[in-house]
Amino acid sequence: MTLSIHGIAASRALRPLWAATELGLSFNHVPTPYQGGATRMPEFLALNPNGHIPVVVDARPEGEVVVWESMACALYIARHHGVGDGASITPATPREDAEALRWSFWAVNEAEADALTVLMHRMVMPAERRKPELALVAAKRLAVPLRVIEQHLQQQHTRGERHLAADRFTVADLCAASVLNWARPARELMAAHPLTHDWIRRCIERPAHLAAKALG
Ligand SMILES: N[C@@H](CCC(=O)N[C@@H](CS)C(=O)NCC(=O)O)C(=O)O
Repeated sequence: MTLSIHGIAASRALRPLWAATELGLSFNHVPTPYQGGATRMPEFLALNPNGHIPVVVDARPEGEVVVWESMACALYIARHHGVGDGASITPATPREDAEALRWSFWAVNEAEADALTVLMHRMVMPAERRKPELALVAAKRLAVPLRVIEQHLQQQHTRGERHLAADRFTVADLCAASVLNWARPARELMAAHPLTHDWIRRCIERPAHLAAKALG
């Protein structure tokens, strides 16, 4: 098996796990947790000196390729382990590739921090440790990028395409939805952006997403 994915599914490692599962790849899952010090061990730091999951290790005939940064991991898997045949998650045209790149970078830079704040302070943290005011401010800030993706989805619908890059689910959707899904507890935000809400729901209900989440 050439491909190993390090990181538990309940983390950003879900992104490469989801991509590999969408493509039906066989891969070795090393469910390294981020709690408990495993990512600070010398052998893990040799893979990713940042001490974060995920890491993808691809044992190729020409030598081992190591990828870290979750979006890079998902994009790498789609590009180098998928076929751009217009049916899979792999971009099939330069336009689709551009959409995958721009929505992945956009999600990390414009939405991820605030989406994580919403998730933590509206859902994940124990109620007594939540700070509702932080979630409120983050949700307000998220209205700006959500307006951008809502408009894009509107344009896509006009073209007869129901996803970010094409009329099929691609790695562009996977990367962006993996971030925006964290903002779903901000119900007011979702209600104000119905195309985005519906698109997130369609992405996360995919069997490959559910299967990747269940990997543990
Ligand atoms: N920008 C990085 C962030 C990676 C990251 O922060 N991963 C978390 C888990 S979701 C982690 O490993 N945290 C443990 C730590 O930083 O010690 C990426 O997208 O891969």
